[in-house]
This record gives sequence, structure tokens and C-alpha cells, in this order.
Amino acid sequence: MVPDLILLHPPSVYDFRRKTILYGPVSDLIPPSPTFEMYPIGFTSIAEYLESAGYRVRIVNLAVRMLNDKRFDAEVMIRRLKSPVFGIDLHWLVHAHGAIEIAEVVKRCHPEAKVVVGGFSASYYYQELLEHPEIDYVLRGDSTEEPFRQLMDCIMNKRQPEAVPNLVWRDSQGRIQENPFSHVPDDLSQVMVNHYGSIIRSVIRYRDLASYTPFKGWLHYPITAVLTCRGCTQNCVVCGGSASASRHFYHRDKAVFRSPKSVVQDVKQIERFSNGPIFILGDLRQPGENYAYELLRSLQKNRVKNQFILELFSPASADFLHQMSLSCPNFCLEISPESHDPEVRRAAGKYYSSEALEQTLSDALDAGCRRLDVFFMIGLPKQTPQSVMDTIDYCDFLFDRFKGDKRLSLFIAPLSPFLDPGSLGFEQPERYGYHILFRTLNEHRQALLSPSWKYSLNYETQWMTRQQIVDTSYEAILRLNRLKAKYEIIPKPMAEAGEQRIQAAWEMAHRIDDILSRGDYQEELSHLKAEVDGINMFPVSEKTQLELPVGLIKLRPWRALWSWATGKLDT
Ligand code: B12
Ligand code: SF4
Repeated sequence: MVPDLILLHPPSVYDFRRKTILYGPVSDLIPPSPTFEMYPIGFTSIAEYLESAGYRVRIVNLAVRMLNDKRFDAEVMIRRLKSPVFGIDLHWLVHAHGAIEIAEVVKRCHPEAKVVVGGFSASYYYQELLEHPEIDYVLRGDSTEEPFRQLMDCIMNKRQPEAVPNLVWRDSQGRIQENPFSHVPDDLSQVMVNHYGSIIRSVIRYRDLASYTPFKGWLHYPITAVLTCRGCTQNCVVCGGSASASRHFYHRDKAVFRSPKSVVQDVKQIERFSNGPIFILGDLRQPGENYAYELLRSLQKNRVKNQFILELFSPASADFLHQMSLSCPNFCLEISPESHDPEVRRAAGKYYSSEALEQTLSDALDAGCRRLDVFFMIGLPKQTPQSVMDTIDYCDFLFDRFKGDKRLSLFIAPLSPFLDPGSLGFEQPERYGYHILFRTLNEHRQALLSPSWKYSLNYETQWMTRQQIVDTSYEAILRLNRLKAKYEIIPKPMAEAGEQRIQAAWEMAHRIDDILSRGDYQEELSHLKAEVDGINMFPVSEKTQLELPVGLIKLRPWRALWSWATGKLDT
């Protein structure tokens, strides 16, 4: 069955299996690996929307296939795939290398097919992208479902796409045409109606679960995400999806929200095929407390067995936390104060006191929260190496204050590899004390090939050089790991493995620096490949700590199939 569109997700670096690259702690706190093999959730809403318009859409996560199988040849697979249109995401800038390489392979294998690229980074760098002849179209914006449908209609009916909103394209004379960036919907009721149902249908149709897997290890830990909005109400200085970035680069003046009913419908759909945790993304209070309470009460009424992960952008009242626990018993809560120091926190765009934070932590634990994840970051305005070490002392204080409560999980990681384009920090570096080292898409593409993550960092700050960011990160992660051992938050063997991994990575970072300082380094570097790969592949104890226990039966494919066959997945 030939699909009308195939959506491909590239790895961060196309030939990552051949390169010697020490990735560093760039993805320690998210489920995917440094290959960033997770595809945008928007793939599922595009697929659902186009399917309901009569097009057949298939998703192929090339990155996860390459990671799971050393012998998997992406080019052979692409050659075998047949479709008149291929879509490639360049949503996260970390795919700057992989996305363009994959576009080249697609065009080489299927010169007659059209190549469409989209996502945040594609929307930001659309001009540079269209300098690549293998890319025919860039669809800009955070909501491309309807423009994509219009583009598909044009391609299938051989019409020029001059009326397709948000599209940038090359006309028959090779001139770049920039259509108005006018499609920024403020109503989400037409999208993400039944996207999980649509995915299950496609998995069955193409008999290819492997290519739909969102990240390596997902079948063992099938966490799913439920989105509540497009855009954001906050202005975190380092974020390329902030209110300011959305306004200036994605033409979204205000965040829009899904109705509580459709969020709950998503949750009910997930329950049919998975026992895994459900992460409801975004602070539910963004559109106001009424929305948050309505959604939570509806979840209370429509109980599911899955465990929930909920997010707070700022401290919350005891009553609100209590409601969370009534609606989502055993919920896991996440909050990111970024620094112990309110001045650094303020400089990063978050305006609350440490007292308010601690009160929330205390109330959340009292409310019966099963795990409380608190995230700190390195690479912020006004943050010195000493300030980072003080954050670790603050972690010691928190563990002590909450008497080593095992539910309290503290994490720290560097902002890496990139400060997001479009973020306030990237766009107004002097104001926030950043030095931007790479600006163009091509510079970022090259940076991703650097032998060590220090050289791919696209920024330094007025307070920390890249070297200091690297050294401070390893030292802070090491010290926090030791604290977790001291308070018995994690088992001893896990702490020891963590220590070993961090020490080995830190030492390797210095060895690579040393080799690079000697000039002609390619040969010497290639001898390190096995060792570097070993460090990259070493299990990350932070990832394990972030996992919630899942029962023995994790996925319920037959139930999903039955629900689909009987139409229940569409309710
Ligand atoms: C949820 C989220 C995540 C989830 C991922 C969920 C997922 N699978 O999509 C998690 C927590 C795992 C995550 C991880 C990361 N994230 Co994130 N994430 C977000 C967040 C908060 C919301 C995204 C969202 O709601 N999307 C809505 C859905 C429906 O739309 P969508 O997926 O974006 O897709 C639409 C469009 O983008 C576009 N589109 C997307 N792909 C394609 C492809 C084609 C061909 C076309 C035409 C269109 C198109 O059309 C889609 C439908 O309309 C944003 C911030 C924000 N406010 O947006 C950051 C954000 C996108 N993430 C960001 C970053 C940096 C990362 C990481 C690299 C961080 C890191 N170092 O670990 C990783 C990358 C993980 C990976 N790929 O493996 C940056 C991206 C900046 C940039 N330009 O690079 C953002 C903007 C802000 C931030 N710093 O968190 N993230
Ligand atoms: S990091 Fe801040 S600005 Fe970005 S999506 Fe999260 S809350 Fe919004």
C-alpha cells in the first residue's frame, strides 16, 4: 500500500555510528539518547489530519531504527520506501545535520518525489534551508496540519502552491517564493482529535511497529505525552518555545489551549493500549485556575489506572496539589526552579522565591505525590561556577529538610548542546550576558560533528566559558550523585555506576581536548572510538531515576486492535 506521504525522523548526526563524538550529558534528563531519536508529537497530528482528509500517511523513525540495529541501513530503507511526498522534521536544532543529510538521500533515491521540511528550527532557518536544492518546501509554524493538507492537494493535483499559507517554496524558475505566514489557529478543536487511534491504525496497516517507536526502549517503558496547548505563556530566557519566541518567529501572539474534554479523551485513548505513565505537558494553570480545576475534576471522574506526570511552572497552593492527588493518585510532579539563587532564577525568567518553592515541595509531599522531580540548570545568566556548587549545597539542604524522603528527586544538567534560536538569550545576548558562538544553520550543523560536546555548545556566558560549563557540569552531577548516595535516595550500586560514568566521561573530555590541541587529530581520535562509544552507551542513572514503575504488561496491542476494529478508539 503506497502512502501519499512518508514522515521521516532523522538522527541528530546522520552517520553517528561511524563518528567519534563524546556527547556529554545533553539528553540525560529525557527518555531519548543523544541521537535525539524521538520524533515530534506533531507527526501524529499531521498524520491524523491528513488521513481524515483522505491521504495515507506513514511515519518512519529512522533514528530509532539506526539505534536499535547496527546493521540497519537508512539509505536502503529509504530507497525501498515509495511515496510522492516525504516530510522531514527539523523541529529541534539538534537535528540540523541529520535532517539535511536525510533530505539528500531521499532526493538521490527518489528524484521525482517532493521533500517538505517543517518544525520550529525549519521555521526559523527556512531561508538557509531552501539553499539546499534537495528541499522543495518549508512549512513554517507550530500548526501545519491544514497548510500541509493544502500543499498535498497542490502536489497531487500538480497545482502551484501559491495560496498555501506559511509555505516557502521554489517555483518552476527556481525562484524562492515566500507565502504569507498567516495560518496560526487559535482553536485546536480540529487537530489532535484521535491521533493515537490514527497511529495504531497505521502501525497495523504498514505492519511496522519498529518505525513508529518514539524512542529506544519505549516498548519497555511506554511513556506517552498529552499536550494541552500550542505556544506558552512563560518567557524563560533560554527557551525557543517561549511566548516571546512564538510571537516573533512563529507568529503566535498568544498560547492556545485544548479543551479539558479533548485532553481527557486523549488520556482515555492511551489507557486502551498502554499501562505506561502519561505525561500531561505544560502547567495546567496556564489558561487560569478554572481550566486547571475543570480538567483535574474531569480526570477524577474518568479515572484511568495509568500513573500521571504533571508539571508546575511556578509554586502552587496546597489546595491545588490536593486536587491533583484526588484526580491522579500517586501522581509524579515536576518543577524547574533552575537555580537555588532567586537572582539567577529571576535572570532566567522565573519570578518566585525559594520559600514559595519549598512550601510547594512540602505541600506536594503531604498531598501524597509519589515522586517529586526538581530540575536545576547550568548555563544561566548571572550564574557562576560557584553559584552552581551552591545549588548543590542547596540540594543537600533540601534532602536534609525533607529527611531524605525518597520521593524527592533532584537533578541538574547543563543547557546543551544549544541555547535555542528564537529564545530571548539567543536574540538579545548582550542583555542577558550570552556570547553566541554559532548563528547560522550551517554553523550548528558543523558544530554537531565536533568530537566533544564542549565544542558543540553554541554559547558561553559572561560568567562561564565553555570549559567552565563542561567542568562545572561534571563536578555538579558528580556531587549530586554522591548526595543521593549519602541520603540513600538511590541504591549504592546505582550511585557507584553513576560515579564511574561521570568520572570516565570527564576524563575523556580532557583527553579529547588534549588530542585536539596537538593539531592533526583525526587518526588519534578514531582510536578512541570504542572507548567513547562505551561512555556514551553507559546506562545513565538519572534516566533510570526518572522512570516510574510499569507493570509486567506494558502495552495492550490486542486490546488496542480490538478497540480500533470496533470503532471504540474513535470515541
Ligand atoms: C513537549 C516538548 C518536548 C518533549 C517531546 C515531545 C515530542 N515528542 O514532541 C520532550 C520533553 C521529550 C522534549 C525533548 C526535547 N526538547 Co522539547 N519541547 C517540548 C515543548 C514544551 C512543547 C512542544 C509541543 O507542544 N509541540 C506541539 C506539537 C503538536 O507540535 P510539534 O510537535 O511542535 O509539531 C508541529 C510543528 O512543529 C510542525 N512540525 C513538526 N515537525 C514537522 C515536520 C514537517 C515535515 C512539517 C511540515 C511540520 C512539522 O507541525 C506540527 C503540527 O502542527 C516545546 C516548547 C514549546 N512551547 O513549544 C519544547 C521544545 C520544542 N523543545 C526543545 C528542545 C531543545 C528539546 C531537546 C533537544 C532538549 C534536550 N537537549 O534534551 C529534546 C529533544 C528530544 C528528541 N527529539 O529526542 C526546544 C526546541 C528549540 C529548537 N529550535 O531546537 C523547545 C522549543 C523549547 C525547549 N527548550 O524545551 N521536548
Ligand atoms: S521552558 Fe519556559 S517558556 Fe519554554 S515551554 Fe517551558 S515554561 Fe514555556
